[in-house]
Amino acid sequence: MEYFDFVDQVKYEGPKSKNPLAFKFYDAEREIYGKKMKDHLKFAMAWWHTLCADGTDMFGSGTMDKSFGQTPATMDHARSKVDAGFEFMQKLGIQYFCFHDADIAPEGKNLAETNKNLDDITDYIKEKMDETGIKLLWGTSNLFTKPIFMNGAGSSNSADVYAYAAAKIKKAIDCTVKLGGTGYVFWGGREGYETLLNTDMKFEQENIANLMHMAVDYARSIGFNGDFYIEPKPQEPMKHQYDYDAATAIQFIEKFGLEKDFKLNIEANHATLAGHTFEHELRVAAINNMLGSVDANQGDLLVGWDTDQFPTDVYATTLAMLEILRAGGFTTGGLNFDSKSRRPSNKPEDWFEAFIVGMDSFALGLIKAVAILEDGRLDQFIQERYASFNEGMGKKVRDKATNLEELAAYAETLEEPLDPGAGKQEYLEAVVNQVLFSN
Ligand code: XUL
Ligand code: CO
Repeated sequence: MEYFDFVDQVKYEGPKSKNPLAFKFYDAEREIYGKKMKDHLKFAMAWWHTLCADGTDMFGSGTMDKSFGQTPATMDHARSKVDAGFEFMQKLGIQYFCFHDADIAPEGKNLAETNKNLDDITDYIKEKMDETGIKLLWGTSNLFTKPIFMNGAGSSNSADVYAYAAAKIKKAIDCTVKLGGTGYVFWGGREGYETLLNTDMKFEQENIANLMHMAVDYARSIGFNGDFYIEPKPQEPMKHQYDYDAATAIQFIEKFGLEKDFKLNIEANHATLAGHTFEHELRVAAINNMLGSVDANQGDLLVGWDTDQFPTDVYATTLAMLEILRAGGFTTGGLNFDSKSRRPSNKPEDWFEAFIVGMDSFALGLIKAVAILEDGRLDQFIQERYASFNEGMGKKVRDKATNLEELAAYAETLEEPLDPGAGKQEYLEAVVNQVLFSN
């Protein structure tokens, strides 16, 4: 059965095309720096937003029909989602997907039954993967929807809930390995707290780290050689989440000795919720060798919540792709659209158009980031800005070959007032605009 019969294959038609169901900038096979665009960008479809989310929000019920002809929460529905999902990815030329356990199969009446559902559905997904060549980017376990996780999973006060979370993680790792995923994500949906009045923060964090160590040990024992990722987020659903931002998550990873196995999954909207730019979070991850994967979306800067909009801001995708290129590009990770069409964009055509603008925006971001690198003025400015560290006393600082006394004596020989040089932000912003809009 065909679910999206209004479109055959979404093709690249170039910047002048007015066809809403064509790419204007994403030209999958185009080579850039010796690598195809599709391999630079490694787009992934998020199972949850694309095949599950129906527009339900805090004020109203679903606006989108995601039943795909079946009764929701049945195995038949789960299978029709697989069919629809693979058709969707194939038509868009998306090569990867990501999932939570809860997205792909319904809950049974106990863990054993849920696990059986997961076995059956992953058999079916695997068949489709073999047929199409589409791959799994990463898997994860949903440890936030069920009421038992109201106080957290790894951070729960209840040892039984902790064990239940461990069981869910074990099974989600099994599914990820079975489907050949190159990543496993920990997004701490309920790993945080509402009030310190009832919380032992130190103990909760130690327990989370322990669970992660156990997950690594288990995954390695069954042959997983991909990366684990922590996905930072400052709040929502908890008032305060432990993986607040990239710097906080890196401190956690290093404090608990997880750095051999863990990197970060940076999400644009989570960055802005934390009061950072997307590129800031990418840079923090990159300079710590922890840029693993990206959840591509954008927030609305006028509202303080996680709107998970499809990325359309080319300025932001350009600066993001600049960070990703400078970090050497993706290895295990990719660009997962953790994005959903707006609630009134409720028809299947809208879902395609949402992906098309998201993919085109990142393709443009890639093209423009390369143009910025080739233009060279930004890199050159930064090099010159720190040039005083290339010779004399500056070089001694760079080489860690001096001390406070020597620096103080040197400073006394300088003619005052000193001039550190202008920052020239406006000039650099003009260069970016020129590269973005001159052709
Ligand atoms: C929630 C979020 C999650 C993770 C996976 O804000 O981003 O969907 O990406 O659990
Ligand atoms: Co995410």
